[in-house]
Amino acid sequence: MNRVVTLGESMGLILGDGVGGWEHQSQARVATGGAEGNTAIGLARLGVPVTWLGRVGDDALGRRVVGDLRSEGVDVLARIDGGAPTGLMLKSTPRAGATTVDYYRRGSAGSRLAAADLDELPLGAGDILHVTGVTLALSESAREAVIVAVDRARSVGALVSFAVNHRSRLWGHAEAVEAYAYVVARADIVFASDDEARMLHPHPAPEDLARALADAGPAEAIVTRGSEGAVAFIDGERRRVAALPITAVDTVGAGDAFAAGYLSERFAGSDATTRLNTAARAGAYACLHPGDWQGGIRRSELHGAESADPVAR
Ligand code: KDG
Repeated sequence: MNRVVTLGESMGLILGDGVGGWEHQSQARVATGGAEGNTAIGLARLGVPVTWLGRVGDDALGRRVVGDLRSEGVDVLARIDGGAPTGLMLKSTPRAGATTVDYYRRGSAGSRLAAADLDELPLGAGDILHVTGVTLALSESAREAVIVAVDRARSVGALVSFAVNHRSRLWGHAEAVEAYAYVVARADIVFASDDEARMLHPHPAPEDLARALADAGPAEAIVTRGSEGAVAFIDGERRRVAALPITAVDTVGAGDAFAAGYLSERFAGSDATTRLNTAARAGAYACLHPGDWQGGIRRSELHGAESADPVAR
């Protein structure tokens, strides 16, 4: 059976309760996050067989990461690295409406991902490999793992999906742009925010950004624009999708959910309009929960089978 395969770092995630910096917080919740794991959960909720591969420490947070992914239906290939801890991310709301993220992940188990970890990566013709710029940024060995996975996907006839997911706190601009350009040129599907697309192509008008990305190779380029929806250039045609009208609680993880929505329909062989509509809906749902993936839409909600739909159609 075909599947989506992804690799990267999933971490412990501490969510501050209430408004205020950590110096003023007395309550917090424990959860997990990480871009590729978030997308894997989004895909599993939408009924797509999906495998996540990554390293975690031999510790409680590592067990929590693996447990969360598995309980959401993701097939997990976890490499247990006894030499480093599972990474951690703190998410707080220092002022109403502003989310701040702090990382404690340098030297983490997840960042020690290496090409040798990919030996059992299940990847065959018709599968989709999904990778992101976060993993490219983690370490040289993680970057090499992404590049080896992309090469392997191309050689076996799997599609390559790449979400730029730039994290300016993890690496420098010039180094990032070089790596993104390398992967974009080898990808079939690319997701970038407006700002990320401009890192690669500084000049185009917003509606030409997706086309500029597609000119570098991918047949499907999608540029997300927050509350303005997304523009895309898919198989030589310009497309656009509006954002759904919501009151966002937290937008972290929305891009991962958007990619999951798009890839779920790509996997199912749906047309470009359906891919973009499901992506927009999945992205909107993710913003309705403070966790990175917990708000993710399920297939039953997508088709309106559940009555308590929080998003206007
Ligand atoms: O996309 C959401 C991610 O930002 C979050 O879950 C953690 O992967 C992460 C990162 O590096 O920011």
